[in-house]
Amino acid sequence: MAHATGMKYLKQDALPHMWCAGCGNGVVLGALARAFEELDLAPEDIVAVTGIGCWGKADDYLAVNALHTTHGRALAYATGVKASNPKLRVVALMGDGDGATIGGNHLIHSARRNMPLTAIIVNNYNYGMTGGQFSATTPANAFTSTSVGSNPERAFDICELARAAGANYVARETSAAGMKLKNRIKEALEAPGFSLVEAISPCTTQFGPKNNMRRPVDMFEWLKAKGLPASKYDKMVHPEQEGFFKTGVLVNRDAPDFITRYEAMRSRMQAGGRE
Ligand SMILES: Cc1ncc(C[n+]2csc(CCOP(=O)(O)OP(=O)(O)O)c2C)c(N)n1
Repeated sequence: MAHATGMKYLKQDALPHMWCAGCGNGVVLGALARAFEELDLAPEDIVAVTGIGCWGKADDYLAVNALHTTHGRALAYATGVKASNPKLRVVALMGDGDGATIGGNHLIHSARRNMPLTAIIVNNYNYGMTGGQFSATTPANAFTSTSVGSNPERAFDICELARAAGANYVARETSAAGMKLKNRIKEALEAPGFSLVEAISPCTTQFGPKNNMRRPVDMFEWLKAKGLPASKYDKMVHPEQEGFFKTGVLVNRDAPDFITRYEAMRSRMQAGGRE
């Protein structure tokens, strides 16, 4: 099979994109478009729901149905779309500020509900678009425009959060590994129930330069060094794990999703009641 380019799913006339040189968003967008192509999805059956932010602009470039919503609320809109037409393939594209900070509550409940959606969170460790403020995933002690003396808060682990809340499929890769990212996104799109792919990605304008990674390549090297396959990471003992993060498929289960449970409940009601 020829290599997928994903071109069919991209708006050629909107490219090149507006993201900064060295930003990983283009890699994630390419991985998403290739995943669509390899799964042979019809563009008209896909809905990309975005929040606000740099990654939230991804729908500008996708030649699929799109809903550009408000910061932190993409999953609420995505839930509505999926509930009203379960045949649609719904992907929610969010930054870490969007998906795990202002939108953290929606993330928890989408996972708890096991809503059959795919969330793709690009975690660049800060609020990229608005000036590099810290988010809930900014590492402790990191420097941002709102933690100039270093971040006194601890970071959320988005994948652990999704696992604990009940997501069926959870994976993490970096935008320094585009092929793996494409494979994870494909798996997520095929998984029943709520699926989440976290793409750790460089913010080469805000986060990198404030944290001793002045050149885009510095952040890519850092991602490559710090992201470890689960098999390697799990062999390390705390505090050796400090500063590293686990990549690969982290959760893969097939608990019944919300739509299946809802339809079963409805059939029981139609058949005459609770029993
Ligand atoms: C309700 C609301 N609060 C705040 C904002 C301002 N705002 C726009 S983008 C953004 C940060 C985006 O950060 P993130 O979601 O991490 O995405 P990134 O830009 O890093 O890709 C903020 C705070 C907004 N648009 N709406």
